[in-house]
Amino acid sequence: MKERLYNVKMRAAQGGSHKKGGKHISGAERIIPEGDILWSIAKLLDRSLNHSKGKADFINISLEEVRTSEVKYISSLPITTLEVKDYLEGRKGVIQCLKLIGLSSQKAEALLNLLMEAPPLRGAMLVDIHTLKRLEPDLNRGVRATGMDWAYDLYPRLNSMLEKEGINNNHVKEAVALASKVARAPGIIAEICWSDDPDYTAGYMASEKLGYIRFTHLKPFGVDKGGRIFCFDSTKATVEDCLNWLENQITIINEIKPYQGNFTLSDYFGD
Ligand code: WAQ
Ligand code: MG
Repeated sequence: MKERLYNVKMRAAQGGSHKKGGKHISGAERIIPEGDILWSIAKLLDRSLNHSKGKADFINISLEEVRTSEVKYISSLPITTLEVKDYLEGRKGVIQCLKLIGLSSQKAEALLNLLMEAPPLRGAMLVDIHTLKRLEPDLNRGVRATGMDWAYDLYPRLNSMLEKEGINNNHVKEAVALASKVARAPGIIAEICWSDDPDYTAGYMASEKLGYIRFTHLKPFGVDKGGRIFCFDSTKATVEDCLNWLENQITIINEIKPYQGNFTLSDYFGD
């Protein structure tokens, strides 16, 4: 019999809980077999207590059994790295990617501006590409994609693939798991993200069409405001179906797509 799977979630804040206005320090989740629960909780706890955003004084860890019959298995988005000299060049690259998937320059710039100007959120903005209106039910929180991970037996291969590229870190593994889920959500055409960790400047633009495009810089060093925007095409799906996929559907990556290489913007876009 297959081992039972559990969704383990951690969120940590400083200055009291998130609800009481504490500052968000760290959040992460895993989907793991029963035998790895203790080890996995220890790792998550260690992260919340030793984080570059500060030391957490509120830590919540929860555990829920996953009904394996309800899991959707997906492939990872293929990873490409675009090497840029600074975040300004990175953001230009994001605009070019959005244009490649069919958005006008004006729309692409407007979406990126929304992300740059957003307040700090625990979740992502969900924005209709036609009206540029935000669609999340809770605008102070944003929408959180949950219930995703790599299949636990894929980790050795994933680690060695990322190790070869010098990018075997939690940021990349968790972001690709999230982006691979989000890109398959009803109506989502693209996602843009950079970290809230002050010392992590890389970010990405992801879409079903282009895959997971990393930019070596997408925000200035030292900034602790991160951002995420899910670009939604309201002619393709309802907001309810999209939110349901993001928040309730468990997705596990059971197929790793090969790494696509490192390029400069002009190599990649051919200009
Ligand atoms: N669902 C929706 N939005 C989220 C979630 C989630 N589960 N988790 C975080 N966010 C939002 C929130 O606004 C954060 O401030 C922002 O995203 C950034 O979150 O090298 O580490 O977890 O390939 O800090 C990109 C990796 C790392 C680039 C991104 O994001 C690479 C990262 P963080
Ligand atoms: Mg972070």
